[in-house]
Amino acid sequence: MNPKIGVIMGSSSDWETMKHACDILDELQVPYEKKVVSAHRTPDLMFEYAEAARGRGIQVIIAGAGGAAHLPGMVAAKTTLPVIGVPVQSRALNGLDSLLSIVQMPGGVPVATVAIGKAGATNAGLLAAQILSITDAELANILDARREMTKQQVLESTGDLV
Ligand code: RP5
Repeated sequence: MNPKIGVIMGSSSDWETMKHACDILDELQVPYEKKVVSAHRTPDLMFEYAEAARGRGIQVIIAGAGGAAHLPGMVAAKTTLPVIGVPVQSRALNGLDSLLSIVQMPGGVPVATVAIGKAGATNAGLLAAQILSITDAELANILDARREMTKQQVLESTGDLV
C-alpha cells in the first residue's frame, strides 16, 4: 500500500522517540514511510521531500527534531499538507529548546506541535490517523474502539490500587 503518512526526523538519534509514532501507525494499520531528513545537514533533500510529498500521496507529515529543531517548520514552509511537529527530548536542555523551536511558528505557516518526547510522538501518530479518519470511516471505527479500550483500562486500573 502506498504510504499516506510521512514520518521524518532530523537524525537517526531521533528514532528512539519517533518509533512511538510509527508503533501507533503500525497498530492502526495506517501505511506510512519513515526517513531521516535533516534541516541542517541535508537541506536540499528536506525541500525536495516537502515539495514532492503531496504528489506522492502523502496526506500528513510527522516531523521530529531536537535542539535547534527547524525541520518541522521548514517542511511546513514548503507544503500545505498538515505538518505535526514532535519535539525530541534533547540532552542539553531537556527538549524545551526543541519545543520552542517547533511551536513558535509565525502566523500563516502552521505546525501542529505535540508534547516533548514519547507522549508527543505517540500523539502525533494518533493525530495523523485522526486526520485521515475524516474521510476513512473504517479507520474512524478503529480509533473509536481504541479509545474505548483505553477507557476500560483506566476503569479497571482502580483494582491495581492495593
Ligand atoms: C537535530 O539535532 C536532530 O533532530 C537531533 O535531535 C539533534 C542531534 O542530532 P545528532 O547530532 O544526534 O545527529 O538536528
